[in-house]
Amino acid sequence: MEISAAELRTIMNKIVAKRTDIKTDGFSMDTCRIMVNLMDVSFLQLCSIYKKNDSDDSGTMSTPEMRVAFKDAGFTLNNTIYQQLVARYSDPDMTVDFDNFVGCLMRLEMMFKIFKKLDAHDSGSIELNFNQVRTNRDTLRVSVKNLV
Ligand SMILES: [Ca+2]
Ligand SMILES: [Ca+2]
Repeated sequence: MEISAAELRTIMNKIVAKRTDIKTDGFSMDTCRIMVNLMDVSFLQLCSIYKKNDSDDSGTMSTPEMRVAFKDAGFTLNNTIYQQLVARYSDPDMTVDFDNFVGCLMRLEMMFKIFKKLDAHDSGSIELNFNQVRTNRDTLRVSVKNLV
């Protein structure tokens, strides 16, 4: 079954609108496009990871809650990356709501996938020359664009 980013966005917004235990101000098209491309983790799985790690039932993720949630979703991150991500995806009160949480995980997933593809020997690090960096940026842009 093929589903477009716009359809997915409608569905996700409908689902979360009915829930009072999860706070969000709506999903961006960008996030939905990436989700359509990388549906390894289902939307419901993301919901349950979010709920499980919202220890104080506030409906949003605090910085320490996010850290555990990342681990749960299978991402072990060093502090620098973690702080950059939280800074980018949190609201001014330093909490992360549900759509930002999903957007953040989807981008991480995409980064990890690209990295694994380039790290053919599983060494855990990759070296890119200037041309490869350019090429991979283009690949990224094309794959996201193709989804529309
Ligand atoms: Ca939001
Ligand atoms: Ca919370």
